Amino acid sequence: MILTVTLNTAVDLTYHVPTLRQHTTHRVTETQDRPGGKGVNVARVLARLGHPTTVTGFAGGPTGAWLREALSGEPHLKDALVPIGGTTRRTVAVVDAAGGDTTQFNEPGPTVTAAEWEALKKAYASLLPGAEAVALCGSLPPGVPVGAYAHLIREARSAGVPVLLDTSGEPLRRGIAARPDLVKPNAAELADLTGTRDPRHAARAARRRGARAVVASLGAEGLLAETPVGAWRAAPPGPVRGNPTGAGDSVVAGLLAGLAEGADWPDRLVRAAALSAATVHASAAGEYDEAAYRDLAARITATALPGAA
Ligand code: TA6
Repeated sequence: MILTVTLNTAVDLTYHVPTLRQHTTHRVTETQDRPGGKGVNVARVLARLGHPTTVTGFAGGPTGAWLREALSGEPHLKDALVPIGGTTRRTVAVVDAAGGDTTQFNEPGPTVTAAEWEALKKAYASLLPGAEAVALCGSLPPGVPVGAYAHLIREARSAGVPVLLDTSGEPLRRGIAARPDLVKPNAAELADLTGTRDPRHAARAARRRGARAVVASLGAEGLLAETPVGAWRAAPPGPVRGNPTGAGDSVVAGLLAGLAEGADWPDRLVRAAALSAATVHASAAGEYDEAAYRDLAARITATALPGAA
C-alpha cells in the first residue's frame, strides 16, 4: 500500500458564487464538502486509480468524525488516522464563476499535544513496513514540532521506504535537509526556499540542499522535474480553467501511482500533469474528472531538458 500522512486534515468546503466582490453579501449557487488536507486528497485520488492507500494523520471532534465517515465509503482506502482531543479544521474555497478564480481560506488547525504527536509517531512506525512509498503532505497544526517531517523522513529512509514531501516554509526547509526522495514545491515555495525565481536553478538548488529529486508545479506552465537521471517538463496542451484546489495533490498522486507501477520519469510526469489538469476541471476540491484525465494523459508529452541535472 501507499501511505499518506496529513498532520493537518480538514473538511474542505467549496462555495460557488456568480461574482466575488468585497463588502457584498454573496448568494452561494453551489456548495460542496469534501474530506481534505493535502495527504487525504492524494489518498482519495490514488484509491480511485485503484491503488490500495492508507491515510494517517490526526482527526478529532465533529469535523474529524465527519471526515472519517466520508472516507469510509472509499474503496481501496484504509483509515489509520490518530484521534485527538482537538477539532479538525475547515477550509473554505470560494470559486468566482465570472472571474474563474478561486480564493482559499485555511484555518490553522487544532493544537496537538505532545502525547498525540508521540501516538502518531508510533502509528507511523507500525505502518511503514507495509508501505511501498510514503507521502508527507501539508501544513503542521499548532503543537507539532517544526522538525516533524524531518523526523518522519529519517524514519522512512531507515525503513527503506521511498518518501515524498509536499509542504512549505520551515517544515520544507528542515525536511529537505533530511534527504527525502522527492519534494513537490510550487513556484512560490521553491523561490522562498532557494531565493531564486528561475524554476530550474531553484530546483537544482533544492537538490543540492538534500532532495534526491524535485518536481515543481508551475501553474499553467505545468511541471518541471529535476532528477538524478535527467530533467523534463510536461504541461497541459492549453489553458485549464476551473477550481485548482487540490491540483497539486493530484500531482503527488500521479507521481506516486507512476512510482508504484514502475513507470519511468517521463511517464510519471505525464500522469501527474494530466491528473492535475483533470482536477482543475472538476468543480469540487480535490476531485478529478476521469474522462478529462484519460484524454489529457493521451495528449500530454514530457520533454527532456538539456544539461545534466
Ligand atoms: O491542496 C488543497 C488542500 O489540500 C485543501 O484540500 C486544503 O485542505 C488545504 O490544501 C490544506 O493545505 P495546508 O497547506 O493548509 O495544509
